Amino acid sequence: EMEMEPVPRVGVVVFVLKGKSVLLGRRRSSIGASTFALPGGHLEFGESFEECGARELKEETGLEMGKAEYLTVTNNLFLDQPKPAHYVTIFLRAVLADPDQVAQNLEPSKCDGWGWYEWDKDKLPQPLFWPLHEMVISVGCSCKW
Ligand code: 8DG
Ligand code: MG
Ligand code: MG
Repeated sequence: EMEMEPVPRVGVVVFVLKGKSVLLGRRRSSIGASTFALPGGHLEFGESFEECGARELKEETGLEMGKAEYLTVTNNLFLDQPKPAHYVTIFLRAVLADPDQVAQNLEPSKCDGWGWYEWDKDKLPQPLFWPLHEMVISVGCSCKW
C-alpha cells in the first residue's frame, strides 16, 4: 500500500434487532480487537448508507437486512493506534428480512463469531467497542428508540 496522508473515512454499522436482542461480534481487527461491535464496514464510492449496511451485513454474517433506518452519527478518533484512524460512523437500525435466518461467521479473521445479546446495559457483553459504548451511553439503553 502506498504511504498517504491519513484522511477521515466513513463507516456504516448496523444495529440488527430481533425482538429485544441485538447482533454483536467480537472483533479480531487491529482497532478494537477483542471488543464487541456491530456488523459494518467502510462506505464504498457511490453507495447509500443503507446499501453499505446491507452489503457489510451480508459479507460478514450472511444475513439479509430488512427494513432499515438512520439512527445517529459519531465522529471517532483512533489516534493511539499503530496506524492512527479517524471514522465518521453512521449507525443504522434494521430488522432481518427473515428473522429465522442464522448468522454465520463469514470473516473469521476479523471476528470471533456473532451472537444475539439482550439490549439491556447490564446484559450486553463486555467490553463493548468504545465508539459503540459511547453511543450506547448517549442514546441510552432503551428498546424504545
Ligand atoms: P471493509 O473492509 O469490510 O469495508 O471494512 P471492515 O473491516 O468490515 O471495517 P470495520 O473495522 O468493521 O468498520 C469500519 C470502521 O467503523 C471501524 O474501523 C470503526 C468504525 N466503527 C465504529 N463503531 C463500529 C462498530 O460498532 N462496528 C464496526 N464494525 N465498526 C465500527 O465507530
Ligand atoms: Mg466488512
Ligand atoms: Mg466490519
